[in-house]
This record gives sequence, structure tokens and C-alpha cells, in this order.
Amino acid sequence: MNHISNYYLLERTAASKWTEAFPIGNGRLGGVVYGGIQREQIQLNEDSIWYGGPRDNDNRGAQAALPEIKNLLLQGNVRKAEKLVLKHMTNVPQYFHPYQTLGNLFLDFDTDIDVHSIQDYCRELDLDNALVQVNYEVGRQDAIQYSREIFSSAADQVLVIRMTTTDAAGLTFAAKFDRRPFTGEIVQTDDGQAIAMKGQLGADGVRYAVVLRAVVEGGQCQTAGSYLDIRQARAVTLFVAAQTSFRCADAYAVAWQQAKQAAQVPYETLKQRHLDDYKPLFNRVTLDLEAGEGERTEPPQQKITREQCLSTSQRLERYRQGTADNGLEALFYQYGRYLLLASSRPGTLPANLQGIWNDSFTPPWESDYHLNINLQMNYWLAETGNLAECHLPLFDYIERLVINGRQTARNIYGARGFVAHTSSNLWADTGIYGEYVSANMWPMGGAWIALHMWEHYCYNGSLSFLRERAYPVLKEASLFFIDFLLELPSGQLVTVPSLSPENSYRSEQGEVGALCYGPSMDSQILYALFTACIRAGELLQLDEGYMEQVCQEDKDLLAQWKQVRSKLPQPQIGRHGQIMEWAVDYEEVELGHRHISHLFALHPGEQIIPHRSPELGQAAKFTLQRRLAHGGGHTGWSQAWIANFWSRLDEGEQAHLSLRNLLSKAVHPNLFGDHPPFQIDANFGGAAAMQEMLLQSHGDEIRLLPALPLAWRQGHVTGLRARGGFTVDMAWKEGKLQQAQITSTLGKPCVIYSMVPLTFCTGKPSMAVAVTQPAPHMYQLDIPLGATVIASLA
Ligand code: FUC
Repeated sequence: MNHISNYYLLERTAASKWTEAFPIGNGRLGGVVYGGIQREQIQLNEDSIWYGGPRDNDNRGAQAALPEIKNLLLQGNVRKAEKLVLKHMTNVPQYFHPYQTLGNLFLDFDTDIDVHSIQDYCRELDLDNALVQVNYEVGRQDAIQYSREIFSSAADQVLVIRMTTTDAAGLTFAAKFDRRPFTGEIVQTDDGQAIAMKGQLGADGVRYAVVLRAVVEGGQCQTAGSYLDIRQARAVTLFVAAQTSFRCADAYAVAWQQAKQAAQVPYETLKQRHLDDYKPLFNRVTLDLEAGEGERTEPPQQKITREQCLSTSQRLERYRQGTADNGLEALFYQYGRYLLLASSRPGTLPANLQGIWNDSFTPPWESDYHLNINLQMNYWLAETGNLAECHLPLFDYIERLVINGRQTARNIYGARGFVAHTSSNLWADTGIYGEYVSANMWPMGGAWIALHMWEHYCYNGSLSFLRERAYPVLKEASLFFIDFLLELPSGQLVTVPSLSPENSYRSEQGEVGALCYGPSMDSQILYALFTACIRAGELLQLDEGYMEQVCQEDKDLLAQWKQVRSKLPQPQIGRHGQIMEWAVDYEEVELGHRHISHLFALHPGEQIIPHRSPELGQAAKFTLQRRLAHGGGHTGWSQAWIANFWSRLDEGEQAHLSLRNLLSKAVHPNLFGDHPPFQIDANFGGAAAMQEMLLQSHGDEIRLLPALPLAWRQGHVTGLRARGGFTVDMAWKEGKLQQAQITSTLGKPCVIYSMVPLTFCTGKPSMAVAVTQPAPHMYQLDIPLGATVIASLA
């Protein structure tokens, strides 16, 4: 019997299109593997392969035009304001260049195998070990076996392809790089064991190099034209290394060296180093959603052989037709964690709209960093899903946004601090991108993404991270808004010009447009930003001059943040009973719009916590129902966000329905999220919703199984993290908590809010755990650092 991993994607044919191929990645270098028999195709990506160089593209006409634009918007004259924004505020040039494919590695096999003689073809993406395996046999008697194993190693920074056969004639194939129609210079090496492709991505763009080196056992290897020509080998290991001048002055020299070094290491050692790096991270969380009677499940519920397994596409098809498959849902969760590990590791760029996987030179939306939901959603999974390291590339990136965003704040608004708008790229551009005015004129991207640094602190409690990295960014984000916010006659402070991402309204003058003053999402993001600033300031004792470099400005800021926050508009309920999307209860034009930005306060924000403010909770629920009744949630990420909203409303059934919709309607055969087209936020956002259904920790309280759906009657999860410094394992049966083990990683007080009464024990009579009960079903536990408390139903 073949080894079967707990979490895997499996197919019995080679991929016939890109969205059937299996993705691999080490955070930076990756690709998708097709698994072809005559021709293997590995489409390659490296995270810094972006066309074009850095630019100063801020529109210098902005400051002069701003007063008129603001006035027009305050008067409801949207159309004219939008025209002025396009001319005087959007980037010059308007668009930046795209993230691109690195190209393809083709292996053309010298074989005349009759496809009908192929047996037991199996292509598997093994998530437990982060590798793709392709196995097949040829001939009925004394069948010849062919095996391929492919992984992208973070430990050795190379992609490794191992091929073996039992055929006495060995493996004969020609390998080449291709980037048609932009194939670079092909370099043959002196030793005949490697070829390379190198080039430059535009006159001011990065230089790149990708190297292929072979180690051949029992055969020959030489270079021939564009090819590496391999003959009659018993086994071959190929190494692909790629670099760009974004990171290395001499990309070719570094890639060359990385391939060469890897080739000197035995395959099994390289594989072990890859597993030693990957497995401890992936294994931190396990999720098992046992199925009920009559439901067919895949491992881990039953140990069945690979031959007995349904393929992923068969499972998906059955699921689409209504069959329950909890195993597929658990797989989707772990696939999210796998993809995050494969596209965002310390030192890499953050995961873009497609993670790192893109086969195009002109991908949709330039495969950019979209800061009005998509980049944030990419990281919702990271902290609770126990992959906090994967969050780090985002923080490096944010610090680059701050540098550019200072210039943009000054150039466009004459303001201090930093600003970033809706879209950004490799170079961390912060200006107003493109001509789509319903999206681009939005100065909140920097503020929202900065909150991720605060979130990281909430989970790990590191004061040095807070002081050295999060606080400076939060502070600069706040400075921008202190200068930018406009005081209305009512005394309220609002953003203008701005918009509610991508949605439009009908103004009191009857004009339809997106630009406005004081959209609700902005006020909600700012409430979260200023709250984070205040809490950070108090933790760092700015008022007492605790920080070495604390200056008078920081001390004054603490008071100023409190004042500004008190003047922000609060979430309001509109005439239909919905949370208002704009400062005025305008008529919505597209009732089923995919963005539901005005529920930011519910998720990921904490301003609306239904059990603390039931009326707002009710209005949030109604907002969702209204959107869905009009066709909302039609893109992958939108459905994923909706599942998160339902979780925060304790609506397990609705959350599960959204998840079902996501998996039924918005994934490709390889389970890549489908916007359409492929966009990775649905993977990360959907996985984040699943953990939000199981564990919540916003609002300074932990909630166990807050939105458990009936379908997940029985199961267990280990290794989820909660804010405040806790790791949580849980088992449940018949929809009820059996046991939760809560381990303290920071020694901070633990507050649990529960709908049902709980009891607690430490397992060790000697350990004192104080349990106070400030309100019904609200418990405060003092769990010593490193200790575990067991919670169960009273
Ligand atoms: C947001 C969404 C679109 C798309 C784009 C990349 O602006 O409105 O649906 O996901 O980002």
C-alpha cells in the first residue's frame, strides 16, 4: 500500500490546464506541476518577477485641486468631483506594471509509450510533506514504474525534481526553459550539466536569472542548443534556482551558486531538510471534522489506500451536487495553510492576488497588492492558524509602504504621516492607481494594513515588536489622518475625498457615483486604528516617557488620539434597518454588491460585538441578508468574507452555507480560489472563516466553538492560537464541546465568554487557577505561563 497523507489532492490524469495543475512554493520560488507523461510542464514563479522599475508617479496637481473636490462632494456633486480626481489626483502614468510568470520548465520525454498501456497513473499533492508525486506504470506484466517527486525547498532555496524508473533503458528527455514570447538569453554552462535563462523586465526593471542543473545517475547529460539533454538515466535530480536583482546585485551568480550547492547534496538529505523545515510549521494545527453516518469520507477518518480514494475532482463534483464531505472542507482549511506557507515566508514578498502563482504576462489586476480587502484577507489565517511567521513578509512590505507613503501624503495631501491607497506593487507604490474611480480614490489602504501589525502583537505580546515595528507604523498612519480628516459642522471628523470600496450610491441631487465624504468603513477603520494607537501608547507608557526616544510629540499624541477617536462617526442604522454604508443614508444602487465594507466593524474590526450591542448586531445581520437576497457574495473572496461575518454573528449554519457556496461555486479543480478568475484570497479568507467558526478571540474574550454548524457534529482541532497568548485544542461531539485545552503562552489573564456554563480544571491539583465569574458565562482565568487549563461543559 502506498503511503497516504492525511491531507492531499489527488488526480488520476495529468493536468490539462493550469488550474488543474498542483501548486508548490517555498514562499518565494514556486510553480505549478502538470504531471504530463510525454511532456512534463512546470510553470515557474519567483515573487519579484514584476515588469518595470520604481517610479515617482504622484500627481502633482492634487493639492491645488483638493479644496474644490472636497466642496463638490460635500454638496453631493459627485460626477464633477470624479472627473477632477481622475485628472488631478490619479497617478501619472495611471497604471503600474504587472507581476509576471517566470516561464515554463518543459521536460520532453523521448518515449513512444502507448497511452493505453499506462496504468495506475496518480498525481498527488501531499500537504503533510509539501510535495507533488507523479507515479505511473507501463505494461501489464513486469510493469515498468515511473516516479517523480517535486518540491520547493525553503531550506535550500531551490525547486527539486526527482525522477526514477525501473526501465532498463532509463529516462531520456530534453529539458528547457521557455518564456515565449519573452524568452531571455539562454546560457549553456561549461560542465554541460546546467542551462540558464536570463533577462531584464523592462529597461528600468529587475534583471532575472533561472538556472537548471541536473544530477544524473547511470546516464549522460549534456547541453544542446536551448536544451539540457539527458539520456538513459536510471534516476535524475533536477534543481531549479531563480533570483532577481530585486534581492541580489548579481542574480545569475546567486542562482547559479544555489543550484550548484544543492546539486552537491544527496537527494534524501535535501528532502529531509525540506521536511524538517516545513512539517513542524504545517503540523502545528490539525483539523478533523468527522462525518456523520452515511457520509462518504476520505482519510483521516478511514485508512484507505490511494487506489480506493476518490480523486479531488470527483469529490468536488459530488460536493457540488449536494453530498456532504467534511473531509473536503477540512482539506480546504489545511490547503489554505499550505498555500500560505508556500507563498509567504520570512524574507519573501507578501502573497499577492495570486499568492505567487501566475502563468501570465498580463494577469488580471496586474496580480497586484490590493489594499481594499484582498491583501488583508490573505493574512486573516496567519495568526489563529499558528503561522505567525508567514505574516512577517507583510510587515516588511508595510515598512516600505510607509517610506513611499510619506512622499505621497506630502505630495498629494500636504499631510504628515503616510498614506497608501487601493493598489500597490513590487515597489510599494502608494499613489492613486488607475482610472477606476470607484476603487482608486481611497486613502485607507495604509491604515487598514497597518492594523495587521497590531494584530500580530495581540497574539504574541512582544513589546519589542510593538515598540520597534508596530508602533512607528501605527503612529505614522495616525498622523496622516490627524492632518487629513475634515471637521463637519456637527463636529464629526470624516475622510474626504474617499469612497466605500467599489460601491456607488445615488446622491440627494440624484447623481450616481462612488466618491463621497465619511464612508462608514473609513470611520470604522479609523476607530480601530486610533484604538490600536491608544492601546499601544498605553502599553508603551508614552505618557510616562518609558520609550527612550519618546518625544513631546508622542506624549501629546496619546491625548490627541483619544480626542480624534471620540469625534469619529459611529456605526449607524439606516432606514431599512441596515448598517449605513455612507455618512448619509443614501439609496444604494447595487443592492447585491460584492463589497460589504460597512461591516468592517463586525469583522475584522471589533466595534460591533453582537452580544454587547445587540441592535447593531441585528442591523449587521440584516445588512448581510439584504446583500445576499440581491445576489451578493458572487466572487470567491466576497463569499469568504461573508462566512467570516456569519461566524462573528454566531450563525454557524449560515457560515457553513457560505463555505459550501465557496467550495461549490468558487474553486478551480486544484482548489485554487476562483474570483473568477483565480484569486487566492478566497483560499485564505475561506480557511480563516473556518477557524473563526471554531475559535474567536476578538474583543478581549475567547469564545469556543462560537459558530459550529450541524454538519460538523463531531471533530477536533489542535493548535489554534487566540489573542492574548493562548493555544487552544478542542474536541466536540454531537455539536457540544467535550473538552478544550487552553495553554497560556504569555501568562496573561484569560477571559472566556460562553453561551453555556463551563467548568475548568488544570489536571494538576497543585496548580491554582483562579476563576472569577464577572457575568453569566463569563470567566476570568489566571493561567500561569506555560500551564494548561481544561474547559468542559458544566
Ligand atoms: C477588489 C475587488 C475585485 C477584485 C479586485 C482584485 O477591488 O472589488 O472583485 O477582487 O479587488
